[in-house]
Amino acid sequence: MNRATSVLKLFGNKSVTVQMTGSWDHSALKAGYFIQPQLIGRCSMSTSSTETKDRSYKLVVVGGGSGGCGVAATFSRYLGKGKVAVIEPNQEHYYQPLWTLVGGGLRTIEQSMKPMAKVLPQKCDWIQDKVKTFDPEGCSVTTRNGSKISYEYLVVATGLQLDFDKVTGLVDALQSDPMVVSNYSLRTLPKTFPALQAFKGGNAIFTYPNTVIKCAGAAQKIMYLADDYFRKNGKRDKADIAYYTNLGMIFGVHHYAVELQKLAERRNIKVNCFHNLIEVRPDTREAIFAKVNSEPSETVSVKYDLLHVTPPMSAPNAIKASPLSDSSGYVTVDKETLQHVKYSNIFAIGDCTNIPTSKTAAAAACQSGILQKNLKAVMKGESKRLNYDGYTSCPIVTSSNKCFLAEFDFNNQPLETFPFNQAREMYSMFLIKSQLLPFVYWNLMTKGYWRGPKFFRKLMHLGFGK
Ligand code: FAD
Ligand code: UQ1
Repeated sequence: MNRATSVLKLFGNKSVTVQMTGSWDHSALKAGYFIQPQLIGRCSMSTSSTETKDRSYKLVVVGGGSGGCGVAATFSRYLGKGKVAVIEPNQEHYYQPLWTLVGGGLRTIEQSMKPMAKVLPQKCDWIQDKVKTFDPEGCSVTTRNGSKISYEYLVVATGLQLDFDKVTGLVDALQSDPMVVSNYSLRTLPKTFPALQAFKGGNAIFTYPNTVIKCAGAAQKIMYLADDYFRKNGKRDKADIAYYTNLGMIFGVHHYAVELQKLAERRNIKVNCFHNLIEVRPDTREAIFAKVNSEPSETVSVKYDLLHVTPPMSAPNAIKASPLSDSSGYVTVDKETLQHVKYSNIFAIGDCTNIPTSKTAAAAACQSGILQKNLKAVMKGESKRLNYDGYTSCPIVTSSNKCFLAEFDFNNQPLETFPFNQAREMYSMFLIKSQLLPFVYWNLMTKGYWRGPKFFRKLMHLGFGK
């Protein structure tokens, strides 16, 4: 239990002071699949509905996650109090990269959470609501509660949505079968480690879907942690571990894929490429895969004793339905400047964008440096722009104390921070993943001060290289 006490200034000109005094109880989370953490205790937001309607800001940030928070912090400092609003429905902010370690039993969910009120900048107005529609021509958004919020500049940072319902029977299986799990959602994450503990042997299956996903490596990180846990607990010889991926290789970047494939072979993990999970049958414990590009279309049924699913993902419905997106559904920005291709007063960051790089918090960190410079330039009427190189990073945890630190760019070329080959398991990289990065996230990135490791990369390479 954490005590959460904070005073928030809300709602622009009609500012209302909100006293939040609550205790955060996560025991409920562990009790059931569909139970969300709740703010228990007093949490009064004494404002009338008219006060929440029709407000206007210099900058509105939609989404207070990994990307939105840092942008809001920087511009709250730059523009001053009352000029920036963040529209974000959730009371809690989660550091999702820790969820892999939670699934592996190495961290708790509580360690990945801080109250949103403490993470969002004090100088911004937090509108605890969800954007329903975007009107870029009219420079406003409307929210679920019926407010219309106008802006001069807009930053979209809504992340993406998990489409569990796109796999037949999966929602039911996640509810009814304790051995069907997923690290990707807060609702299903509490099931993962208990399932590893309950596993007695048989087929342990890990899937990767046929859509763009966030943290592509997380689909297999939990597989290595499961393998490690089974070995340490005397059940590895009873387990058949297999990775079923829609892709044609184990990982999208050749430099790392080659070594990860060798690692899988050493650890007796079978990699099945071109398999896309289309159905789960909890009654008979079968996972049904479509074989990609098979003519005529072919499916295979695999019995599971443990099934970790990485669900299909897509842009949030509100983005898909808006003029901000194209047929991909994601916000269409220039991949180098992060400025919207049609609306020059709109920028986007992170998983909600159509930027063709792997979607990670590391990418969002790098993008925030670019976005901050470029949005400030637009505000000042300057034409100079910084360009994003597509930097993204995926710390592929391979055991309870080892990690591959994959870092690459738009062209899937390695863009490594350290002056040695990172395509191997290292204890030092695990320390970076488990100790350094959570510190960097909470103390620098959410405050707008972490723009990725480029400075250190230059330093480590003595100024040479990218
Ligand atoms: P998010 O952080 O998801 O934030 C989006 C916010 O927008 C949310 O707070 C949401 O409530 C809000 N929102 C959504 N819709 C609306 C709306 N309509 N109106 C208002 N607000 C809205 N990345 C790494 O770099 N390294 C890792 O090791 C890593 N591991 C991961 C492991 C797992 C299991 C998972 C799930 C993710 C991992 N990631 C990792 C990915 C990383 O967490 C995301 O890429 C990152 O959080 C994206 O930031 P974002 O701001 O785009 O979206
Ligand atoms: C990173 O900057 C970042 O953002 C905070 C992550 O998200 C948690 C990462 O996972 C990684 C790997 C980086 C890159 C940082 C270093 C020090 C290589």
